[in-house]
Amino acid sequence: MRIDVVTIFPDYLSALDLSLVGKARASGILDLRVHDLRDWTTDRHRTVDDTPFGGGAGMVMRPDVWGRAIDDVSGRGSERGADQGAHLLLPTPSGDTFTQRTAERLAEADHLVVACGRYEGIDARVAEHYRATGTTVSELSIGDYVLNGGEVAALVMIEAVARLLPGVVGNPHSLVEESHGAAGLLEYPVYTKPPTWAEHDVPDVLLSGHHARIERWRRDEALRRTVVRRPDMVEALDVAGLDAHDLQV
Ligand code: 6GU
Repeated sequence: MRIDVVTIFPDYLSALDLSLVGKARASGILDLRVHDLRDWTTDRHRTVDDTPFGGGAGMVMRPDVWGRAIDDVSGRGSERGADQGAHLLLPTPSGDTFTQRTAERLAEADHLVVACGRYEGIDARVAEHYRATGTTVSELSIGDYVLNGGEVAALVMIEAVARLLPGVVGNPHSLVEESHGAAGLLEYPVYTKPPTWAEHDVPDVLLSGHHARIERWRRDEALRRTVVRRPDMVEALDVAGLDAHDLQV
């Protein structure tokens, strides 16, 4: 997969050199390129923003600068010709909520272009123009709080997508059991050595070696946690996927 990120703060994205995403890049699974939006400005001051039409506080990012940047990195108007595969992501607190399902869908794409806005946001005609010209455009929020710009949200989304690419996470089974995975439940609590720490014991069942009982205990704990912490997820559970024991928890 190729991902191009355009931002006025390329250094924010340096965390993507580390850990699993860094390895995915080094191994060639992920071709991630970070660009400075100011490379597409044309004035001496490298201006990317201006005052909002209609008045009000703050500054809005100019569509002309963004248009040149997005056209270039997505391959539009270049010798490569129109890259219909490039999917445009616009991180914004007013977007649709980014979820594990979103990450799964984006992981299928060949090419993502992430346009990180700052200030009061990017001129609305940018999303409008790319939608109108056949690009898949996703305006996405990572949750109900306000960040200063799209960069941290882009980090979140890129990490969530990159770890779903084949070969990035060593054991594909760990993708299934974890929270927000296929089961629709939060993950059960996990323990390691020592068996007693600060007067707290690891639950006996986990030391029993009884595989079926361990599986049952883990599922019960996952259900219990989900009921207490995320009743909204319980509502969304497919009843057909529950067993008789589940329904008594
Ligand atoms: Cl994607 N951007 C900003 N600026 N704030 C956010 C967000 C995105 N998602 C949640 N808050």
